[in-house]
Amino acid sequence: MEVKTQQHTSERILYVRLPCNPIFPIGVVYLSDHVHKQFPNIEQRIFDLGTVPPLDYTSALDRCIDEFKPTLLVFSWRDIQIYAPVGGRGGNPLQNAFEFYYAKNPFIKLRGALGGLRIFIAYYVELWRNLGLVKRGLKLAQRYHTEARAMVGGGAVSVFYEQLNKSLPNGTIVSVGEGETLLSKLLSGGEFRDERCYVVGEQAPRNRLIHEQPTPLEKTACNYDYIESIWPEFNYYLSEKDFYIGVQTKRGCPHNCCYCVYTVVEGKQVRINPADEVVAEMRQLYNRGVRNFWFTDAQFIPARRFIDDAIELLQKIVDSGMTDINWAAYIRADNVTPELSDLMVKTGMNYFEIGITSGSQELVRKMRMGYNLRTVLQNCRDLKAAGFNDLVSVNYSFNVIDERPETIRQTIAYHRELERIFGADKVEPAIFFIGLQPHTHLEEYAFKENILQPGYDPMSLMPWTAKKLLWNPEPLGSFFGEVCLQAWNRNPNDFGREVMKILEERLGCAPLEEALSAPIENKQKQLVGV
Ligand code: B12
Ligand code: SF4
Repeated sequence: MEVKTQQHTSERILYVRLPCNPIFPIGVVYLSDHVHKQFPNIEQRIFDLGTVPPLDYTSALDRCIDEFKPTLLVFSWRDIQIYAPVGGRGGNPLQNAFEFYYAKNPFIKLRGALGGLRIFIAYYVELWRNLGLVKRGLKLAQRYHTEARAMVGGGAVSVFYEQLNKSLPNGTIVSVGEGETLLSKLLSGGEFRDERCYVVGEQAPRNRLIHEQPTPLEKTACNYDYIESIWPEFNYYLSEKDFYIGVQTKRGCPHNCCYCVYTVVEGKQVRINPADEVVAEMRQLYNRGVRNFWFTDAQFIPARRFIDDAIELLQKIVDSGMTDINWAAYIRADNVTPELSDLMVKTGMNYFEIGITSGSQELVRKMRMGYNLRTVLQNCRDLKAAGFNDLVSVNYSFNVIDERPETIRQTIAYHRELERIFGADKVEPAIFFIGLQPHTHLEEYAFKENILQPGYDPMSLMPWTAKKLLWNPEPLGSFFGEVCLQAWNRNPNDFGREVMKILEERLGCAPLEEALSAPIENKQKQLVGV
């Protein structure tokens, strides 16, 4: 045991956040904080490629490894997916895909094809570049320490861990979901393979690995004095005042929404971080000038039984005297009470996202989302009455399951009601097309309906696969394709609102009551039955 302890306290851990838009790298911050609390003598360094210009990626990584000489490289890979409804890294991928798949005008189709090709190339270049950075970093580290190892984890790895098996160097530890206990076990020299991970070249990932429960962990406030000391570029995110700095208040989501993988990445069991610890963490950031926080929870109020926890946290923020902050989060608006509304406004919530996906109660039920749309409306009214006067983003994904003209009319009615509550300029309809993700009910449904075959590659961007993953099936697929193209054409800067307008022009608007009532029927097709 003694030998093992000695061996592992001599580890030098380099956390490399792989290239990514500059979103605060809260994942590696928490991992290094956790390791420091468990093994205070281990030397660590954070290196964030999100703050490095693309041409300098390799030279900056080389320099960092030459200087720090790590024995363990912890690569954190945040995102791979590109179907954003807004401008992505290589243009607007959704627009290009829709132009290519649905445009009738051959020139627009060609423009879509060329744009799509550019994104296709950028996507694979990015993928290979990140894999190349892992290989390069490991090789270089092994020049200084032959036994140096690499681990990869993070949001993108959690979703695509099975596919990455083929492309990473042998011996790489691939981690799914939170990595704290995996790192603890690895560093204490014990068996770590019972955590949600596998080792490339040793064994194939266990079947249903992602569905295993994460090991429970009591989270304490991150020690930012320490983080500052191991992360030379920490100030990058503090100097620009408009960054929303991530703070996690809980992990897990108990719901079952058909397209969502968060609930398996984080697990269904909700684990609340003690409110005092969350506030203590925010206070450290606050003292460094941070005023904008993003509560990075899968859902800030995952279910009614967590309302009291949210109240406790917000009340403690009020008591802390941090009165000039703003915060944002994903909020299940069906769990907002008048008391919570009041606290949300008091503590400076100035943006939130509601992922209802459809304004038709019937479809919301079929997608297994567990929302009562009537309750959501009532709670939004309470929030407005409490003085909320900022932006709400409402996520809609048309055509997920059983969409019909009447359900579209219901969604329009629902959205118009939200506009009446908050003001049309305050409600942003964010039109997403569901990117089908592995390990979701929607994937099961696609297998069952023969839309996809088991063994398909969810990371593929080949047009024939991408069209299926960019979930927009016929018979309504071409209709939505055309509506979206028209919206980009008419008002590219306000795409979501324009889509709603065109849909209303073409199909009309249902009475609100129709949207809110869902007749019970037992159709084979609905996901509730998968
Ligand atoms: C909050 C969130 C956001 C917020 C972030 C706000 C902020 N300021 O931080 C917002 C809304 C802005 C956002 C945006 C986007 N997001 Co987002 N987001 C999330 C969410 C819900 C939580 C991420 C988070 O911070 N968690 C808390 C921290 C502590 O966890 P973590 O970073 O994952 O790190 C932990 C583990 O991953 C692990 N770990 C991390 N690295 C490593 C490395 C090793 C070696 C090990 C062992 C472990 C490990 O340990 C860490 C500590 O426990 C995740 C889904 C989820 N539930 O995880 C999606 C997620 C990360 N987002 C995703 C995507 C795609 C995006 C967008 C690109 C969407 C889009 N198409 O527009 C945009 C990016 C926008 C941009 N500007 O580029 C994907 C990424 C995977 C993918 N599909 O490619 C995820 C996983 C959702 C999903 N299932 O698709 N997002
Ligand atoms: S969509 Fe939201 S509420 Fe539904 S399972 Fe995912 S995180 Fe939970």
